[in-house]
Amino acid sequence: MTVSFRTCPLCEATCGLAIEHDDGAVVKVRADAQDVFSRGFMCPKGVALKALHEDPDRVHVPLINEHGTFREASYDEAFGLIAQRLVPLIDRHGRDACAVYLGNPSVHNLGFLTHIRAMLHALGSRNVFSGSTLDQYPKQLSSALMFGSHLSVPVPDLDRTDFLLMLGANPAASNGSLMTAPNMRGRLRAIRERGGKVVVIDPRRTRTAADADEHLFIRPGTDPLLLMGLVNTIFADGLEQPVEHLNGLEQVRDLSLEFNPERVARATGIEAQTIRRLARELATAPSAAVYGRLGTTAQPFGAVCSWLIDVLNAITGNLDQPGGAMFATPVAGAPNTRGEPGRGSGVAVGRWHSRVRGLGEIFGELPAACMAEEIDTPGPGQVRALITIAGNPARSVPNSGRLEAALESLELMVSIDPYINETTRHADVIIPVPSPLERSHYDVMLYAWAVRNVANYSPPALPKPDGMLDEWQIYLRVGAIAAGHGADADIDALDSAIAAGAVAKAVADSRGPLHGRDPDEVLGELAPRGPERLLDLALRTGPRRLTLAALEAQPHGLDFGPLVPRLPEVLRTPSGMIELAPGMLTADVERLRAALDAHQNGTMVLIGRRDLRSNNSWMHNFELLVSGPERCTVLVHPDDAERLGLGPRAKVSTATGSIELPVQVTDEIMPGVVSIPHGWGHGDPGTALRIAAQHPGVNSNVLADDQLVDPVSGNAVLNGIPVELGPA
Ligand SMILES: Nc1nc2c(c(=O)[nH]1)N[C@H]1C(S)=C(S)[C@@H](COP(=O)(O)OP(=O)(O)OC[C@H]3O[C@@H](n4cnc5c(=O)[nH]c(N)nc54)[C@H](O)[C@@H]3O)O[C@H]1N2
Ligand SMILES: Nc1nc2c(c(=O)[nH]1)N[C@H]1C(S)=C(S)[C@@H](COP(=O)(O)OP(=O)(O)OC[C@H]3O[C@@H](n4cnc5c(=O)[nH]c(N)nc54)[C@H](O)[C@@H]3O)O[C@H]1N2
Ligand code: SF4
Ligand SMILES: [Mo]
Repeated sequence: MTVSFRTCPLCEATCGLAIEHDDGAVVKVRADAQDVFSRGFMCPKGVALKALHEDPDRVHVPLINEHGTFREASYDEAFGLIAQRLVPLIDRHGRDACAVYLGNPSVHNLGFLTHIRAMLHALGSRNVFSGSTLDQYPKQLSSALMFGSHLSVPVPDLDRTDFLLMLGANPAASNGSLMTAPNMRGRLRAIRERGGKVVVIDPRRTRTAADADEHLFIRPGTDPLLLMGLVNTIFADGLEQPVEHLNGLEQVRDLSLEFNPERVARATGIEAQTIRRLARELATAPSAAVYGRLGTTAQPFGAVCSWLIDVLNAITGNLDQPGGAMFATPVAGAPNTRGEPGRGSGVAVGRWHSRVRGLGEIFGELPAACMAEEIDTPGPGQVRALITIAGNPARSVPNSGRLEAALESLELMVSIDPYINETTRHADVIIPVPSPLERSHYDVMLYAWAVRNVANYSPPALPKPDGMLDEWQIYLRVGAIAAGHGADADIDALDSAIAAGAVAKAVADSRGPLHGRDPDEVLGELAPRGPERLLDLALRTGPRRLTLAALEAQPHGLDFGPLVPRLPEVLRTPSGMIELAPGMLTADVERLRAALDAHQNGTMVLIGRRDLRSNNSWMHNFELLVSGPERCTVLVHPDDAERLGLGPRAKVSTATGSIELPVQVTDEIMPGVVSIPHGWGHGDPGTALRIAAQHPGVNSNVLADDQLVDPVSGNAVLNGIPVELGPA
């Protein structure tokens, strides 16, 4: 029996796992007690890596769709077909005619992070969509505007804070997000055990809320009003702390003046005196951090909400302080570790706009809420081909019914994915991917948001099947086709060209450790190929000048300790200052003012929820994760259930769609609010997920409106959707 140590790639917690295997077969997946970060913690999804690896429904060879049924094909045939259809399509209709959707698991995929840019560059399409505009771009936008880089997201210093104010996050189920920290429940418990306080703001009394010292219900979508009320109180009481390297303090104070606790109380549903008390506790705690997640980003004021959270961190003197909200120092580098310390070019967004609705570009992408209309609206620039990578937009985007219809109309659809699911069933070609245990792993992205500075590289635990391509090789193949090099281009040469380009940049960087070195000599020292070669270079040029070999020698990871203060060096704003009042965000306060007096008129609103044993729209194909009581239910407060005369099942409708599902009456949900998890609705014709089909649930995203976005970031509104509710 062999034991391979490996970081779990399924969520942001980055737990260390021990994979016990024998002669190529997985015997058991258990927690790695010696992992420097997770120290023996894991969740049931990690255990399911064995089931995922062994899943007979997983696709192992390329598939070609012929009149609605998939047949097995060779790579040559599959890529040949892509070349035959994609190249003329681009010639005829231009590069924007081929769109791309990049889904959530790509963030956890080393080969994606190192090689996808080459494919996207070769495609040259402005129609790049991803899960990030259904999720965290509002936070990355506010961070970019305030601190100069979209990776400079401050994270709560969980292990040292005395006071944690959490809005719209349920890490007891999600295991944390934009805050990489294995064992969230343990870390939250530790805050209370050392005499600190945890306060949760959520329209639902979640597991996280139930574990906290205090939980406050809030009307969905009104968090920015609450946050303004807190800012207002802190200034009114003179509790603000001096902050160095800061622009815009006066402006923020002025903007907050009209949002006193009395004015925001009615809209938020939180009493004025509670808001005042909370503000004072936050401002006077020895250390404190404010943290918000999906309930604060995938909502109508995502960007403003994300901004105000860090305004609070700053004016209470907790930004960049131990126990406050701090910046990680990722050892593989990030935009905030490269270039001139303390200053940069900031960010440019809105460099182009979506064709149909004119929504602005953000970080090289267009909002995923525009995807359907870009496909189904005729005219010059219409999207006619789509490549999905690790995404199931047929279940994840708002108004998914419209998107699914649009997928059917495409002239070409290619999916790089391990399953035939609700999205990929529409594809002409499916290119399979190795199982997580058959690929290497390093969290290039997530360590930028970790609550400790750690690093852990995992080689593949098991060899991939003979002849199977790695994902990065697939991207290079597709890129080569798009660039006109054909279906059988030499991808090793392309990989080497990418590495040579990266090394050329590194030796030209006058601040970097490789400045002036001979590029060939540097290349000769690096790992021989692929993602490892680029990771090795990133580590060598990163803040700790590590090598991949040094990391590989530490199978349980390297711990560089708690986060360290980084201001002003971390900044990459043009001014070299923290921009507390960026124009893009302050301009939206006008809209917030209008929300103060918006009446709900007794309509019910829908929010989402996550479950520990689920992962967005996938991982429902393992008995171990779907057994037990039905989880795709609508939570309704007893008063609402009675008033609406609900029986065991309810019909939930909006202008875009309607679903029926079991009712769960509970006072854990606030009156006037209902909650349904997203990502369900399995068993559609043509899908091949046998166990998921026996636990289908329903797809809540037929209810969400694709026309509703946060206008600043373009992020979809997935929480606080007005719905009609009645007995089924
Ligand atoms: N087990 C599991 N883990 C996951 C995932 C999964 O599907 N399953 N998904 C992963 C992904 S992709 C992400 S992005 C993260 C998300 O991580 P989290 O954001 O921690 O996860 P959610 O459970 O969506 O928590 C959002 C909370 O916001 C609340 N909420 C909704 N609307 C509002 C509002 O207007 N205001 C406030 N204050 N609260 C509101 C909801 O009730 C919910 O409790 O989780 C990741 N981890
Ligand atoms: N109503 C509502 N909608 C939501 C949300 C919500 O809270 N409420 N959450 C939103 C959020 S935060 C997110 S991140 C999105 C997520 O939505 P998506 O970005 O669509 O991602 P997933 O639903 O996780 O689907 C993952 C896909 O990747 C495939 N896959 C799994 N592993 C691999 C791999 O190693 N390689 C490749 N190539 N493919 C793989 C799976 O088979 C599946 O097709 O959903 C969003 N949609
Ligand atoms: S918490 Fe996340 S990283 Fe840890 S085992 Fe579960 S899914 Fe994997
Ligand atoms: Mo997400």
